Amino acid sequence: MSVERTLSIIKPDAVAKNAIGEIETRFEKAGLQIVAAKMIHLSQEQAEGFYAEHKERPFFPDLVAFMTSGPVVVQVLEGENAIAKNRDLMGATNPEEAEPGTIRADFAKSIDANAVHGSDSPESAEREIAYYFNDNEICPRG
Ligand code: RTP
Ligand code: MG
Repeated sequence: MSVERTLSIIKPDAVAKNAIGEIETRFEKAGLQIVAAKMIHLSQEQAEGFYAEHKERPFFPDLVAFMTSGPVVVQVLEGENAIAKNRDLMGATNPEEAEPGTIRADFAKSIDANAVHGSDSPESAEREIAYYFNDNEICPRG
């Protein structure tokens, strides 16, 4: 195991539900530190660029429409095994398949409005963190 960073997004549905604090608490209780964070309302271009890997998928237009429907919190989580740990805390993409006690089981309504995003590999994490943050906006606490 090693200390990793991962890109997390609290999606528009969870922000609209006023669940930012409860979700952050889950990350902190699991030993992940929030080392960068900001709230933004993504533009069409920002959302399309972020999800470019899904450009050819049938759900892409709905995904971009949803991600631009309201503000999101984008953040960097740091800790041991942060990428897999965050994915475990999030639960399955489809909340109907998410394990009880996961963020998506508890806060998500549908596969589109599924509360959170998390990087799925070290390569994605590096690209996704750089997509939203400059190096001087990341503040490890050591
Ligand atoms: P995320 O990227 O948001 O953390 O979610 P994920 O890895 O679990 O899922 P991914 O395959 O990367 O898909 C990105 C987002 O697209 C929506 N999606 N819809 N209708 C569908 O079949 C479908 N598949 C994916 C989800 O909102 C998913 O989070
Ligand atoms: Mg993904």
